[in-house]
Amino acid sequence: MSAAEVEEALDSFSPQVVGISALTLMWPKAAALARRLKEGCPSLRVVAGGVHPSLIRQRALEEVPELDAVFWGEGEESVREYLRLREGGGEGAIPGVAHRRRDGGIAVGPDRPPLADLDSLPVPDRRLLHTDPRRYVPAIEQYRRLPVTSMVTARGCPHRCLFCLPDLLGAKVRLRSPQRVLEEVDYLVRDFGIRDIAFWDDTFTLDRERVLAVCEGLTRRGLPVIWSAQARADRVDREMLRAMRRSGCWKLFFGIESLVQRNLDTLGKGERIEQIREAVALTAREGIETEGSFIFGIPGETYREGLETIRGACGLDLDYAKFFFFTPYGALQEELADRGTFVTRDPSAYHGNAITFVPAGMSREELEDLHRRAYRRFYLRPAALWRRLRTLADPLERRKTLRGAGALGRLLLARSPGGRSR
Ligand code: B12
Ligand code: SF4
Repeated sequence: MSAAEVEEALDSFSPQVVGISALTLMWPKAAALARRLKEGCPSLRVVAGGVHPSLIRQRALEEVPELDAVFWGEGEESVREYLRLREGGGEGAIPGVAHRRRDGGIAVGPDRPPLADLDSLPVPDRRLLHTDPRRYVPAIEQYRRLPVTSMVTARGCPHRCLFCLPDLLGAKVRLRSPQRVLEEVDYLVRDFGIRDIAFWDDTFTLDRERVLAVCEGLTRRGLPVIWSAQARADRVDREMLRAMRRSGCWKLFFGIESLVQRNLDTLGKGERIEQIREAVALTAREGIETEGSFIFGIPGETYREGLETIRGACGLDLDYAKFFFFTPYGALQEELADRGTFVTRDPSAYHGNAITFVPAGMSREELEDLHRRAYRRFYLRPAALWRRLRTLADPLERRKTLRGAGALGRLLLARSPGGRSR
């Protein structure tokens, strides 16, 4: 949503409270928006939540004086309690919230325990979105049919990968029931004509029984919808993949990160290279497209190991690959202070496609070289070109390929990777 659209929405809606959600890269823009909103209407209450406010918590109120409150962790209950408290004129502390009191002080609440039952939340009402879900066109590897949308059917992750933020929504995994998931799929197909769904759970395949139940429900319904999801290499097997394929799964994403065991161990992924190779091969054999993402600049990684990962990536049966730079958020920045050099602390550069951290033992130029070399080697290999050529009869795939070729060209011609987040 542009600033002009925000103002238009404010004029037509006249809200009392505006909530801003921000990832780290969006934080400077979120702060600017809060400033603008307060300048335009000083009585408006402006609050922020989401990933970055969850990382910096009450510091957000120091960084952005125009914010009235900041929320961390899950927002549903905290927002309700905050609004109720303010309506009643109260100022006490609320779990998961830091808010300004009238005397200028800040009331900081304790952490809020994660919601126990995700089914207690209603299916999100997508009519409330500013943009019609049918107009959403994501990056080319994220859809095979249009209109496409996304769903999140679980919260929390039991793993602790170094680069990730698994504590955001808690370590305890909570799953929406298969019935609830299917109810939302029905709604998306019926009310919006959605034909492709990306399940953006951290690991959709975490609970095997639930996956099988969802797949069975989808197959039984025979809806005109296909889907994709994120998986871990240690959480797929043949029977599950077959059920997924039968029920319309067209692509699985694997966060592979590195094909050098030592570096995988540094990241705490808890996976073996062999497992990754097998999972990708098995997924491809079962007729599901595969996407892998990789990271360069892992603490301790060398340039030669980066090259090994590129070689390995080209040898896997992957349809799509993404290559990111190791990007340390939050407290990890302090922990890594003596394991490399921070190039910038500007939050807007913290999205993975710009170099923020150079590990000891590698230079910035080497990192840039790995990133560009990886895209060139992966996408310009004969096998990858052939893969794309075979799909060109389909007009949508043709458009996607053109978009992808443009993005690849811009990336390879750019002097230095950075700045852009997608
Ligand atoms: C889905 C997803 C995407 C999808 C979004 C698709 C879509 N249409 O929804 C896509 C693929 C587009 C995407 C892109 C990117 N993503 Co992403 N993505 C996620 C993912 C896997 C799930 C997010 C989600 O929906 N969670 C479920 C909901 C329920 O949780 P939530 O969003 O946090 O919201 C809850 C609370 O935070 C809170 N809340 C949120 N906002 C607000 C606002 C207010 C006012 C309040 C009160 C509360 C509140 O209440 C919500 C309900 O409880 C997370 C990983 C994760 N587990 O969080 C990464 C994640 C958010 N992505 C991340 C990144 C880095 C990116 C990219 C920059 C990657 C890239 N280089 O391209 C881009 C940025 C795109 C952009 N410009 O915005 C990082 C962010 C790290 C950081 N410190 O900012 C994460 C955390 C992954 C990671 N571990 O590194 N992403
Ligand atoms: S990378 Fe995936 S498995 Fe690892 S902590 Fe993050 S969400 Fe969990």
